[in-house]
Amino acid sequence: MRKLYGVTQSRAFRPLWVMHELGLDFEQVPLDFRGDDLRAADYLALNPNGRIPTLVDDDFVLWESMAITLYLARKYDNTGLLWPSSVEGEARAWQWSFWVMTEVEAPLLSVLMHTRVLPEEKRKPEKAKRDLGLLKAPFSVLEKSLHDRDYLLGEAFSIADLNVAAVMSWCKPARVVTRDYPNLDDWLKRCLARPARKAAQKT
Ligand SMILES: N[C@@H](CCC(=O)N[C@@H](CS)C(=O)NCC(=O)O)C(=O)O
Repeated sequence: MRKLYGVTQSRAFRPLWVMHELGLDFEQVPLDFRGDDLRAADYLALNPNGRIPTLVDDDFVLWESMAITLYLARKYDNTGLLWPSSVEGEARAWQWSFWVMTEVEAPLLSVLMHTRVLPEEKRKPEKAKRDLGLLKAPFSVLEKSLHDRDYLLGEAFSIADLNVAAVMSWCKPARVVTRDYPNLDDWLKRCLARPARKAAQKT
């Protein structure tokens, strides 16, 4: 039995997207980060961080959203839909997954929080402005990397695109405009138009 803990409107969206791409059976346990769900002792026994998502795949427990997406794709993609066929391709998938978590996730989340999510009195416009500025460098890297290819590893969508696009999907709610980066903009639209992404969003 495969269980994913976490509401869709959280980083649980990332493994949900993978499971929809691969057509995997799963049960979603919609624990919410807004409230006390994550402090329950039985949940902390699974994920001592008290965060979502967590995957329980039979008796294997795994947390960290990107570790979960990489694991699911590595283990269950039998058709080459998501998982690269070469060791170098796998290394590139790790590269892009670590990259988006270290270079993009924190400043983009900060812009989202300080412009849209936090109550007005807790927002810091100067922090949002600074972090928006920090996104220029990684967005330029993405833009240049996509100048000669439709997807990060070449001509086909892969787990590298899914992991990067899942983070970049926060651009829309954060109202971070990407049209100055046309390759990035087109690539993001292609990734987010995938039926599995839309199905995951509705889970
Ligand atoms: N690096 C972790 C971050 C997990 C995380 O911070 N999840 C948020 C929801 S998207 C959460 O559980 N927040 C609750 C809290 O921090 O108390 C991952 O990618 O899985």
